[in-house]
Amino acid sequence: MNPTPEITPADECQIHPLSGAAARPGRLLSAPLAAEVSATLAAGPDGGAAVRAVDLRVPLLEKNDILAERNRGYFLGRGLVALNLVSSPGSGKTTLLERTLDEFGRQTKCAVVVGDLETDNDGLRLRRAHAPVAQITTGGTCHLDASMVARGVESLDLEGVKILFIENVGNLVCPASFDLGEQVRVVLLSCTEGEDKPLKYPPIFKSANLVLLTKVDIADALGFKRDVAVENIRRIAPTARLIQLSSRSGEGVAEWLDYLRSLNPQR
Ligand SMILES: Nc1nc2c(ncn2[C@@H]2O[C@H](COP(=O)(O)OP(=O)(O)OP(=O)(O)O)[C@@H](O)[C@H]2O)c(=O)[nH]1
Ligand SMILES: [Mg+2]
Repeated sequence: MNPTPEITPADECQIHPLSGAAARPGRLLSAPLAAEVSATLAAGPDGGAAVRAVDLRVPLLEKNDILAERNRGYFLGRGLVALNLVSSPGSGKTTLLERTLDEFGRQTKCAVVVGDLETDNDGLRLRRAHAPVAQITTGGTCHLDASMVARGVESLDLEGVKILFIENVGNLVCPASFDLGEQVRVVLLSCTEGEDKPLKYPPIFKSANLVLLTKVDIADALGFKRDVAVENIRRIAPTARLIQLSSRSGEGVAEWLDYLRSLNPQR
């Protein structure tokens, strides 16, 4: 059996009282995180270590926010409007985009960046001669981030493109925290998910500019109460625009396309 290694002062590292994360001497931390860590490790009034939570997401989100601003400037500079579509898996994002590219996309040039954990199924479904598509497979990451979008966009020929659709990874939690540089965040809630999802997952709905209540063609068959869902969406996202639609029956699709036209992309 190996003897217990002796810890010398040079090896010593301080352990965060809550997370157990070690702040090793000489390790470089970003300024906000360094301040958090110093405050946490400072002796409390009784001489013991002060117990405070360090939010390790800060540097990650800071970096993402900087890249998102860069994306936003790039999109604005090209005169295109970027929409970030987020929802649970299977809410109908790709189906709506297929229909949108076939109808609206023939008059107004569109491009798509689509993210999934695995497979290029959605990229293949969205492939059209008149609309460039980039598929990003995140390999396990539950959301797109600004750097992934930048890489996806770099691979596209954006000549003449006025609308960029970003179909996020199907997930109602993680994408809420990651700004991609979009001008419009579109959150989809489908009738198959239940009326209460806005109440259970408020951050993503709070961040929406537009909420789409999808698959309304099957609402009655499911016993889904549209008025209750609308009330819940209104409670969490009172200022967001709301459109009820079905990519299958076509109900509400004209209103969605009018919304896209109202974004008035410049070129
Ligand atoms: N009844 C009905 N089914 C729909 C509608 N839109 C999509 N679907 C069906 O819902 C299923 C999922 O649709 P997708 O468009 O792949 O959903 P998604 O949000 O892109 O899914 P992920 O990318 O996996 O998150 C498919 O079987 C679609 O045919 C709709 O308006 N009505
Ligand atoms: Mg999809």
